[in-house]
Amino acid sequence: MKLVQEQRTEINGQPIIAFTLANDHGMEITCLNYGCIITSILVPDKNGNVENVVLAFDDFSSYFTNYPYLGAVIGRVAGRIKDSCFNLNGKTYKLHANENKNHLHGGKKGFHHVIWQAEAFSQSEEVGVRFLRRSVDGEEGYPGNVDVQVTYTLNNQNEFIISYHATSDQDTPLTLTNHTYFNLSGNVKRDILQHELKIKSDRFLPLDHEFLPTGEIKDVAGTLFDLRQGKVLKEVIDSTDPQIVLVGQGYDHPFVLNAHHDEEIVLCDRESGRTLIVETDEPAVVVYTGNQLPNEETINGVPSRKYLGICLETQAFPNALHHSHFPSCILRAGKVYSSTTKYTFRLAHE
Ligand code: FUC
Repeated sequence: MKLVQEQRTEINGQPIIAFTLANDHGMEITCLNYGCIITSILVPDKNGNVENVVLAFDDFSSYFTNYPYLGAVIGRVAGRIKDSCFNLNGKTYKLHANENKNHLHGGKKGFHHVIWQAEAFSQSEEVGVRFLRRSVDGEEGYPGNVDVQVTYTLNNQNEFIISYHATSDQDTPLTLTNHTYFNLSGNVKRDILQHELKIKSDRFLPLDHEFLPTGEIKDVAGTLFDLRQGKVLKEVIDSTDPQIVLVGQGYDHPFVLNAHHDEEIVLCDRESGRTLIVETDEPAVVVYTGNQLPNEETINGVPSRKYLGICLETQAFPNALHHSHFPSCILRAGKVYSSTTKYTFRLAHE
């Protein structure tokens, strides 16, 4: 196991550090103390070629705007909150509106746009970084001082584990995720259209024209949202299903997970042989096929475009604050928010 730290730049005198975690099987992960952003995950293909399987900007300064939220941790609340407001304990809270009237992915200066304190650790079978910060009372309009820890750990089983931990001194909504775009072809040789996605999910959340859940929790049977046997993404993206058309030809949808820590999300690229298994204790995964990736950036040496990567955002149901029949995303004062998502890389024949 190996751990390397290197300063990339600085903001107002504060260093932006890249941490590279490497295991004994050629797997390597690079992440920043800025937004806990993952800039690279190097994984061997079936021929032993070690290549990057996540999207990263070529121009480092693009991370300081980062419209697509590449690689970042999202908080306090992942996803959209209708009308940028919510009621809690008899009080109305107004949040920063950063997508028309709505609040998206934590607001203007969400967790993806701040420098985190970082502590690297290294043991015989695992290496990692623990990121810490206090999100102060009133940040982006949210109540309470929240102490957050996000820990990235790589081990010798080719498992990359993200564990989230938070406590607050007031009740506050909180659901954290990571917004990495995966592309298992390696160094973005192809887009994700031939990737196969399999999810243990019987129900999904249809969206309205603002990409907010309508409130319906719909059976996937007989729809393009039935991923229980797996589907090649091209089949979905080419379809005329109104939900697929609505979000710009693809998925941008929450799937309710039936299973936890049981190979519930599997993404596979047959040509490279790379398979990613995502396992979590979160109630849902938002699958986003990069339908709105901007054209003006350069990502891994190629001009950015639609379908270059897929996000698998494990989290609470989006807009849960406005749907009382969705599981609550409120962290109570003095209680602990704790959640783990594990990403395991395998080769298809294994
Ligand atoms: C995803 C989507 C959004 C958005 C963003 C960049 O999580 O839900 O629609 O475009 O990321």
